[in-house]
Amino acid sequence: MKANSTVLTGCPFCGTGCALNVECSENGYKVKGDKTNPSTQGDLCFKPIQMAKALDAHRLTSPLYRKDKTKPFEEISWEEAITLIAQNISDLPREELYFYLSGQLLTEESYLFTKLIKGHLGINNVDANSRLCMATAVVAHKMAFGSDGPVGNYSDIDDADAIVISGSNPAWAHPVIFRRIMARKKAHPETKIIVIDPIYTETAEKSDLWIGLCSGSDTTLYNALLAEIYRRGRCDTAFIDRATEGFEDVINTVLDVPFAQSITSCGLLIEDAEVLIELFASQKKILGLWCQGLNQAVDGVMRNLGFINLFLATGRINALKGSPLSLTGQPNAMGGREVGYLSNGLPGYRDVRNLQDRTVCEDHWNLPKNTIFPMPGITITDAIDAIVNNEIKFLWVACTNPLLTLPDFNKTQRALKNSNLFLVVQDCVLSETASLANLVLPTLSWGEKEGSMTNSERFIKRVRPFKSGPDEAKSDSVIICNVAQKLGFKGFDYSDSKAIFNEYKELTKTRLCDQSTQEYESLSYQWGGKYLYADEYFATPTGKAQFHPIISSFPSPDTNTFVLITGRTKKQWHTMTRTQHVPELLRAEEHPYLLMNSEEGAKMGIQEGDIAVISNHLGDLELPVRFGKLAPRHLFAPFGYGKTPINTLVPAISDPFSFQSALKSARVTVRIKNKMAAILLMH
Ligand SMILES: Nc1nc2c(c(=O)[nH]1)N[C@H]1C(S)=C(S)[C@@H](COP(=O)(O)OP(=O)(O)OC[C@H]3O[C@@H](n4cnc5c(=O)[nH]c(N)nc54)[C@H](O)[C@@H]3O)O[C@H]1N2
Ligand SMILES: Nc1nc2c(c(=O)[nH]1)N[C@H]1C(S)=C(S)[C@@H](COP(=O)(O)OP(=O)(O)OC[C@H]3O[C@@H](n4cnc5c(=O)[nH]c(N)nc54)[C@H](O)[C@@H]3O)O[C@H]1N2
Ligand code: SF4
Ligand SMILES: [Mo]
Repeated sequence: MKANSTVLTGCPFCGTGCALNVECSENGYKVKGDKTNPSTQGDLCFKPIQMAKALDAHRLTSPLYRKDKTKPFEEISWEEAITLIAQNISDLPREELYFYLSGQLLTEESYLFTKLIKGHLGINNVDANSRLCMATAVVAHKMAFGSDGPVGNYSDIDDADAIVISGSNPAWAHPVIFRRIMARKKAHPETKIIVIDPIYTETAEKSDLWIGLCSGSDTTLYNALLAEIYRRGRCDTAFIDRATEGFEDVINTVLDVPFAQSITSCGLLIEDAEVLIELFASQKKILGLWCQGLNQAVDGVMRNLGFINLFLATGRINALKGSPLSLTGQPNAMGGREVGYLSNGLPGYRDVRNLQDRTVCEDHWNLPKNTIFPMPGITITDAIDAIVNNEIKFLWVACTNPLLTLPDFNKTQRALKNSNLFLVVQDCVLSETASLANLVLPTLSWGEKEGSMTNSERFIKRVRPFKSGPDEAKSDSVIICNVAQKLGFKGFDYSDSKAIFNEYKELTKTRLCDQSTQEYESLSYQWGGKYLYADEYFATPTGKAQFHPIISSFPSPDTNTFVLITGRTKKQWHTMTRTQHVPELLRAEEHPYLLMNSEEGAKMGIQEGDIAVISNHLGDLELPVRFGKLAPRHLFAPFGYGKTPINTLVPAISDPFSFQSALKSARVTVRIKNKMAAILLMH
């Protein structure tokens, strides 16, 4: 601990990306918001404040190894651990290797992994947990605007006339953004907050209007709204003509469907949809926020594009009339996207399919031409199948806990337990995934390592250490460099994180996410400015934003099953590996639960606290019931609980454009435990 010092750093939790000051003294760490930070302006929530108490809890202290996954681990030295990884990588054909990374890694760490895997190993068999989170938004941004990169910014909250939040529960998941929204509402009560979500969430409770649509009916709703705004002559035709392409095609596909029929099929009231139409048809400033309710779906890209279409059609792309702002989940998924850590990316928002992009990276990394493979690698969910089929035999997991977070828990477990798979897990604690590994690498964690992160509004900041970690733990960067050097690769002998950032930032020069002029020490920078396309010149080949027709694939109603939505808890972080050790963050979230409508429960003879058995073709789970308010025949259960992994019931199906898993729409039946005659059908 650096006694009596204050360290400027960033929060390791959500994509809001709060800048923090950590005051260190003999009494521990006091975490406060950094008031000088232009992005988050000194605000923070309880998670980092409380987390500071448990940074040393249950830490891994030594590399652990076992040849046979059914035997106990033994402690080994770092030299042995690094040699084992290098040996496995060298012995196997390249196509049998796979790497799985995380939006919680720092930019420098993701960059090093990308350089090692896509550059030096020449394979693209690497993916990140952003595949489960932001892959859909990435594809939608590229399709609509020509490049990845959220368009708007947080300051729009402060003068918005309306904030439309779809598929996002910021009261739980992005608390500082939500607080800023509530502050706007308090200062200007006329500001309209509208929430589009099948669940009456805390965000919905505090809004002016809850649009409780049926799961998956988003595209139908957005198409209907667009058609009606057009019919009333309220599209911004001047903007559409000068700055966009493809509007005709879109409008021709939406006008045929009668408005009332569409709205009713979403399970909504016409008068509620009217409120949205009035807003978008006005000159008012609207900020649109969305997150996993639109991303984690079989038609996730279509949902994103449908929402974006409303903003493009009404010329909402700037400070005057507002903008769409996709909320990023993890603290540095944005940095990972900039670095190109998904299976098709390269640093600086580049793509492995583009010859020029590959050449720039090969030159920068002093690699021979054609080293980088020109086709995207397989995604993590396909890699799981390949492991089950013995086609991938080495998996290196860093900073993610896929056993509990990939769809189809039983299949993931089968894959990770496969005796033909050499599983390396790099983590600061023994996660559920690590406990299945052959080799576990203990890492430093938040507060112990340094680098940079980008938040949801493209704002980059530094994170700095304020304490030391376990003696034997190493930073993720050092581990990657040690393995690369063991493999005989040149260019992994950095003096510090600054040297890594400086090498990386050159690859952003002249790119949309250009940060090449920034000094590492003083990083505090919003790339792209407040609005990415303030000049109305987009990153597409023609410079015009693109409308895309939205194919509405709203599933037909099914009265035999419920839609099971999965998502977050308010105080815990995903698989709880660190937050479960903080009593204040665990309180009331010790146990998972199944949220259902009280009337539906009553009809089935279910009372609050009863144990429900939820089932589908993938398996069964038992969860205590809580009553809440949801669209009819919808349920909610949080994910991340190791003893009752909800992903047991979530099938591995994905969006065809982004390959992001549909984690929010499993179909299940429900019965009370021990009541054989479950009543399933209701009308
Ligand atoms: N406390 C806490 N905060 C977190 C995290 C955490 O683990 N804990 N994780 C972070 C991460 S990585 C992420 S990605 C974000 C996620 O942040 P959010 O996306 O806000 O959170 P979720 O709970 O996944 O889901 C959001 C909402 O989508 C709604 N939804 C489901 N289906 C549909 C649909 O068909 N249409 C619409 N319109 N809505 C739908 C759900 O009902 C839910 O309320 O949170 C971040 N913040
Ligand atoms: N059913 C369902 N499943 C979901 C979702 C959902 O809404 N529903 N959401 C999906 C989304 S959006 C996301 S982002 C994922 C999140 O899924 P994961 O990333 O798998 O979940 P985490 O618990 O955040 O795992 C992070 C791991 O990194 C470790 N760690 C922490 N700090 C460090 C560090 O500095 N270095 C290293 N090497 N390790 C560290 C932690 O101990 C933990 O084991 O879950 C996805 N899965
Ligand atoms: S809002 Fe998100 S980034 Fe800010 S302090 Fe809370 S968890 Fe951290
Ligand atoms: Mo996420």
